[in-house]
Formats: sequence, C-alpha cells, structure tokens
Amino acid sequence: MPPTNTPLPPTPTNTPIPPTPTNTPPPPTATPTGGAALVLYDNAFRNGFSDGSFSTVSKNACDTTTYTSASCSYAVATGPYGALSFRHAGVDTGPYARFEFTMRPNGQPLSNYAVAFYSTRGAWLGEVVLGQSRVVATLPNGWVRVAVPLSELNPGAALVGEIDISSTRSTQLAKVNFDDVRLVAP
Ligand SMILES: [Ca+2]
Repeated sequence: MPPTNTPLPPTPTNTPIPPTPTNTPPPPTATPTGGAALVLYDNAFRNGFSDGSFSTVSKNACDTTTYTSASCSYAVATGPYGALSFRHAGVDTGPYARFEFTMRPNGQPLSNYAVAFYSTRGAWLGEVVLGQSRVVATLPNGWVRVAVPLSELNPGAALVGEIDISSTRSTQLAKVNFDDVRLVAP
C-alpha cells in the first residue's frame, strides 16, 4: 500500500510588520467660518444664479461707472413693481444667516424697495420692505450695505428658487445700482 503523503503543515507566513507610524501633521487649525458667503452677483451672476429681472425700464448688468467692487455693478430702473430678480434651480439657505448687498439708491428712500424670497415652486417665503434700519454700513459715493436676516426671508429654510429686490411703487423709479449681492454665514 503506497504511503500516503501526509500534508505538510502550512508554512507559517511572516506576519507583516505593521507600518511604522509616520508623523501625522496636526489637523489644520479650524478657521472661523464667519463671513463665508455665496455670491449671487458681483460683476456678473454667479454660482448658478441667472437674471430674471422683470418690469424694468432700463438695466445694465455691468455698469462700470459706479460699483463697490471692481469692475462694475448692476444698474436698473424699474417700472411698476419691477424687480432685479435672481433665479436658481434651488438654493439651500440653511448654511447662511443673512442676505446682503450694496445699493446706491440715487437719492430715493430705501422703502421704495423690498426683498422677497420664493421657493423653487414659486411659493412666497418672506418679504421685508427696506429702510434705514436695514443699513449696516455707509460706503463712499452714495452706496450703502443692506442686510436682512434669513429668519425674516425664509424662516422655514425652504429651497429657494427666486430672490427679488423689487420696487414697492406703482410708478417708474430712478436708476439704482446693486453690487456684491450674497448670502452670508453668521
Ligand atoms: Ca462689483
């Protein structure tokens, strides 16, 4: 009877040497997120926003004669209840605390204008008529910076499809300029 080959015991494999831990760099220091912003307009529409302005008498999407950031701003003269309107497929405003922009009202009261947010389905989310209390900075050359908390414009944090800076008047208004339109984090 032929001897049966007894199986060789398995050769122990060398267990791999654990890799020498390399010095991992310390995690980067967390920088405050204050001021993080989503720009809707600066010299052009940005970050997926497009121009849906309506009831305008004249407009210039890049007026180089005045601005708060080079090289231009948005100039618009509205007809009855006209608006500079920002359209988007759907913006989550959750990360942001306020909607702000610079404006050159050209001698008109800010109460001639209101800000309104609408959902992607066109549902009204919130509206604020502007006024001096909304001015957070007075800038050179007749410009002001205006800010409105999103708690007043989109309290339910719905996806936003339209943001209007609209005339509250049934009459034609003088030309105004807007620049640096953005959503800003706390
Ligand atoms: Ca600009």
